[in-house]
Amino acid sequence: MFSRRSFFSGAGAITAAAAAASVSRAAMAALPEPVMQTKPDTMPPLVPTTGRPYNPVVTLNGWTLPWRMNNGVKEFHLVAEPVVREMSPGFKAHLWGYNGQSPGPTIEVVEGDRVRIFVTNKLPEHTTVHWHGQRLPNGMDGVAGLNQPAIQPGKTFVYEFVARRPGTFMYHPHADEMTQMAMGMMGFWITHPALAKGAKHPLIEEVDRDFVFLLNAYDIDPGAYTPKIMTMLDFNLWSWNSRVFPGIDPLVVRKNDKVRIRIGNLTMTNHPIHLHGHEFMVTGTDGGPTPKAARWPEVTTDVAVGQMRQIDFVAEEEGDWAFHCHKSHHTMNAMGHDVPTMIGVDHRGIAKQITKLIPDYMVMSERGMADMAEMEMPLPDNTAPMMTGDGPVGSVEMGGMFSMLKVRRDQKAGDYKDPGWYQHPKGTVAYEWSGSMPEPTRFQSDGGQSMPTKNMPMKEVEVQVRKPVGHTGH
Ligand SMILES: [Cu+2]
Repeated sequence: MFSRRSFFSGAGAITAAAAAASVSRAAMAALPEPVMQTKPDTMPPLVPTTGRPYNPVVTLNGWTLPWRMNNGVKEFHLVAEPVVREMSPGFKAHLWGYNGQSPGPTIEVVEGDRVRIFVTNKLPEHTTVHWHGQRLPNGMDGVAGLNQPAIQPGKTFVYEFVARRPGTFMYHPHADEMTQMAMGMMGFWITHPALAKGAKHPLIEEVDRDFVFLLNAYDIDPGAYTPKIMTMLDFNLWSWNSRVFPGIDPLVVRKNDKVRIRIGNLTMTNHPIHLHGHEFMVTGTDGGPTPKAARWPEVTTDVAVGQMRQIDFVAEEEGDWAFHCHKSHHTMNAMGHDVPTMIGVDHRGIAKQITKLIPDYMVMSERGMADMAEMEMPLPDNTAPMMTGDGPVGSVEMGGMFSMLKVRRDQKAGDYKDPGWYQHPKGTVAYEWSGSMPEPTRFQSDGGQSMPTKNMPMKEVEVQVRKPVGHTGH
């Protein structure tokens, strides 16, 4: 499938320059075996056994791509191909990705590493890879037609450059981009700082746990398997690493761990990412580490389209803390659309009439949408429930971009196993009031700021709040 001839014509002078006496031409010509991974589990960090040492990251519901050292060059092999991704238990999507998964595996290197990436195209159409955020030779930037010819189906191209600055990066196609990103083609890239033994980076603190995930979005009709690629804004599945809650693994840490979370956004809208129970600092952006004087504590950080954010905090508070996008329609799965607001509308009479015609007819959201979470509703096959997730004391009523930070005193260093639900110390959980209810005292004054209404006959006006049903422009 792959000849030495095509390898040399693809890599050109770069390969010749890297060829050294100790490496035979045959060894240089051999393509590194691609490593595949199809399970959606969060894989343990890949501790480097070759190359310079670093503290590896943990990819949420993902993995890091192994490499081989070839005469001092780190060689990776990415295979662009159709994949089946389990987005949550019982719900599979037919996507495009790399090496068996969407998103593709995380690539981890060290500042100053010379990196060679072989990209084989097994898609039915041409592709390229753009190394989002990197400093590199212009011809390695991966924009089809501008920097290189597109990689045709069945062909392999070679990218080679030095990872010049430490930070958080992404990779994705820059050929038929709308289709290929809507189909799930993307991945993470971490360049760890190069440090002399025992030295500390002035702006990149060492952490105990370093999590990474991409924000991505899909438009898959309930019951269908393949995303609609023409969708511009009206996506119905808001995912982290192509997983939706309850399919997203919790971020498990030990109490007082220094924790870093890196988030990249390859959706078509912004996501205010919110952590409960802790304040964090944005310690890095697309451009690298944030200067110390420019950091301030926050509990929510907005990750705009195409951006990366790195947040750091100390996990001081034990518990199961919600961690999610703060756009409430992004913590729901498909079917969130085109459901009219029915709160306060008593339509029992109508329902009875309709049930005569359509026996399965269901009245939705008369008291709010929470019923949707508990309802054992007949869903089409291969559909994630709209809001679900059983917590220890009821339904969490969430979907989409939602997970938990689980902080435990007795979690072992380097152990990422889910410890189960938090056992609250006695007297620290909100509880039902069982005493009497006094009549509320109403405030009688006209108020210092309002206009006097004394001799003005006022008509009482009640305002009905109506949520827009369309989803254009979020
Ligand atoms: Cu969001």
